[in-house]
Amino acid sequence: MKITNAYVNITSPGRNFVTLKVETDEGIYGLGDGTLNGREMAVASYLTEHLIPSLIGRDPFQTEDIWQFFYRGAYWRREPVTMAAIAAIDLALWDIKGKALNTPVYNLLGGKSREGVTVYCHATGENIDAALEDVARHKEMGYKAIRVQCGIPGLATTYGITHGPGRYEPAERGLPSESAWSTEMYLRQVPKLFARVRETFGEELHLLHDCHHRMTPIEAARLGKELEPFHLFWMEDPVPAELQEGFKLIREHTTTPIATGEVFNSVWDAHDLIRNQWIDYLRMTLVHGGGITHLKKTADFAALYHVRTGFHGATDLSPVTMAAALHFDTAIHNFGIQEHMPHTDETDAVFPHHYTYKDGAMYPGDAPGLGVDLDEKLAAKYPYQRAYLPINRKLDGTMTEW
Ligand code: KDG
Ligand code: MG
Repeated sequence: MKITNAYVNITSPGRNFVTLKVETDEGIYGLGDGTLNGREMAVASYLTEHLIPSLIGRDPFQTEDIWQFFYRGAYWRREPVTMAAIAAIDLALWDIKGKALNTPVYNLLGGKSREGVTVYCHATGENIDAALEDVARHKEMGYKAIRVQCGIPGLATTYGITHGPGRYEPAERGLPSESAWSTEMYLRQVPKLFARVRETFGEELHLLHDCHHRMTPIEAARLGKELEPFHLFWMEDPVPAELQEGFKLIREHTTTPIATGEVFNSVWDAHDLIRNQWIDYLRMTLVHGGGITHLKKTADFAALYHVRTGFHGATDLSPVTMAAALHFDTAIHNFGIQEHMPHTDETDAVFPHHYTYKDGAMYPGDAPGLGVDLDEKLAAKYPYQRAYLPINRKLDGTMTEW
């Protein structure tokens, strides 16, 4: 089999998505996701200008060699644009391989290790009472694991919170907005939130919380310690992770489990975190971490150190990544949990898929390959629109830790 053509599709059915379609001489095609929230066009150009010309004519079954060719051959290694572009190719090739062998991708990764993939959802509220109502609503939908965030008294807006009716959606169209942040106020509020959640819903629910890299290690250590009575499933991104050693200090002070890595793009970003057992869950997912080929090795390395996966699954990761993640989660041994933030109905229509949700778990489906498609006609109705995450400053105007 030979690759005959490949091209990038950019569409914005609620969020911007960069999708790669790879075609072969046998009529089989594969889809890959290369979406990088807020930097979408950089990946699209990297693929079109630099990778696709070298992809044409290759054997799509050579997932390992093609990955190494683009990783090592670039000379400039790692960083999110490069790794998302390589991931887009890698995912499309695994999709082709599954379709050609007439089997779902999970069978190429070891087969089913479990029936359903436990997922966590997002509950948010402008204040604690509103957050509790949202937890109740998600519990009603069958979720057994819920991330809980709430507004911080004294701050006009808080990242991670739904404003007004509708789904939680952090990216905003246009140029990035700026809002104010106070770690002192945040640290006072979060333990109160989780005390109320446990009081209201009991011990059984898995509770998660995302700190969005806003703290210093000693502040995160304090929060982890104060949250211990509420037995969180994890505390996510307590600090920015460029300094992997920062996690050592947090670890020395608290037994609250730690997840990080949604912004990582290589095993080298997590090397010290994993081998020193400073974290419990790794969040780097397929689109930003070089695809299935690199994540499988990373997950196997993490397994040696009791670190499990907890893949990023926000709405800026397209249904192609969601499908691939569910195949991966189904197959590997050290799966921990998968984030689930449902896409808009428009996105689901543009990307028809076989994966499903039921009672707190998701299922990749049994279609050959990844089991997701792209309706290009419909996609054309939603042109790219610039969108970014909001940026935070401390009350005195200084940029935050992240
Ligand atoms: O692109 C980044 C967003 O997806 C991110 O801010 C969402 O933190 C997030 C999460 O845990 O889903
Ligand atoms: Mg996060």
